[in-house]
Amino acid sequence: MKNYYQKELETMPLDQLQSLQSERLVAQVKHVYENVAFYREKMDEMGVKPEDIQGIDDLKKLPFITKDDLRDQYPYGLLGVPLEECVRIQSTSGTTGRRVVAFYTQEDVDLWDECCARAIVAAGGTKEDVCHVCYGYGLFTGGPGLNGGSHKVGCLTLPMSSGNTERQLQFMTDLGSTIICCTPSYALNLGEAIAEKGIKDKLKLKAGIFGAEPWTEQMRRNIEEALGIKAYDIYGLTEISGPGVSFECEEQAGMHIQEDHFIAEIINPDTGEVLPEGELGELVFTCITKKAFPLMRYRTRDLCRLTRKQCSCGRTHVRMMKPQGRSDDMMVVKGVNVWPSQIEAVLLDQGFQANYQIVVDRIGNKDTIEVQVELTPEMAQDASIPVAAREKKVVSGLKSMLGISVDVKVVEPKAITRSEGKAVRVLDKRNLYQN
Ligand code: DLL
Repeated sequence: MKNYYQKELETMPLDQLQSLQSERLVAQVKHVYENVAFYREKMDEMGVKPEDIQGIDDLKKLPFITKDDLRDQYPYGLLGVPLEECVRIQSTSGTTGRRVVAFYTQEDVDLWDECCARAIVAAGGTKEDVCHVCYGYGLFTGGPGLNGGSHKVGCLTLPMSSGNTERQLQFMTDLGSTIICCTPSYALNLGEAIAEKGIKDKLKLKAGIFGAEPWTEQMRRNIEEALGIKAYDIYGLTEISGPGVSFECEEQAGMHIQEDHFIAEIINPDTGEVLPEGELGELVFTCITKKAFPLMRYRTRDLCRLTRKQCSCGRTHVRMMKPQGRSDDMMVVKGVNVWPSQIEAVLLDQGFQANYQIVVDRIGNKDTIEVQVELTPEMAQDASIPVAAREKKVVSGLKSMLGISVDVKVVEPKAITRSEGKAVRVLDKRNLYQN
């Protein structure tokens, strides 16, 4: 069995890594120029020829690709190989507009599985493990990606998909799952169900690989406590393959981007200027190994920072810090920029769990914003602090975080609908009028 800690690639000295990236980039630019009319036209418009790209320092000469470009080119416009060479599609959940459909050759699937295998190994996975995958299967990349990675590592793979918590817990206890893969919000739901049933001591779980949505350090602590595990972050997006574009190692201090496959840049989202290491900006990826859907300088809209500080795990791949929001996640409420992550930080800081919903509306020409948050079971039992006092404290926490007044409603435990996949935190009723 191949060892999916690919030491020679994951711990490569920076100069060697960069020359590997340069070599792959040059070949990839040639590939897209020759095979994708969209890129050829964009590069021609900018007067850039494939020969102008000699290495990673020339990356900035290439045009950016945005989600709008993907939608305009739907479904086949960005295909880099003949359709008969493709073996799979995956797709985003896209609630508005057209979906994004990503294509894969068999080699692309293998590379993607390999990235997920590396993530499982970084979380301590070996062929001895029972890997319980309860990300959704189907068009969503979570289930298929971690499933493929788990097979490569040689774990016994439980392709559970999402939902049916009762059955999840039964398999988990009967088959002794040791690694769990799901969204962090679903991990919290499982934690609640485990506490209710009092079966924590029947579990063999040791690690969890959680991603597909933002989650905070406080949520990590809550999940680790509820499931008795070490919780690892994993990041990715359908356009760039799916989960495994980056993942945490045992240091849990940022996610290593798989730089032998993807080149990462951070840009100023307003000007497109490339920012120095450490600055907060929009994450941009260039795929240098995938052939069917080879996105170049794709603007993710995720806002984060990168660091090249040596990680004590030995991996040299650059780390991305947890995304701090999306450039398109930001709501303008009462004229002020509001990110859901800011609201979540205040709630978790005051001891609530991440069971909340933000409802934004417009009455006349005035915006309203209400945060509904559930009492934790412990809070519900503690009569010494009245609900009104808790609401008042959240109102004041949000006022100092956001600078605007927010209505707060503290509700009973379980009053907010649970998610089985990505949690839907924001209900912006104002958007309903725009479609
Ligand atoms: O969510 C792929 C994935 C599946 C990643 C399972 C991790 C685990 P999409 O549905 O295309 O793909 O959504 C991609 O989700 O641009 C981020 O905004 C967000 N996202 C993904 N992982 C994380 C994470 C999958 N660890 C979009 N932390 C991305 C924060 C994340 N946000």
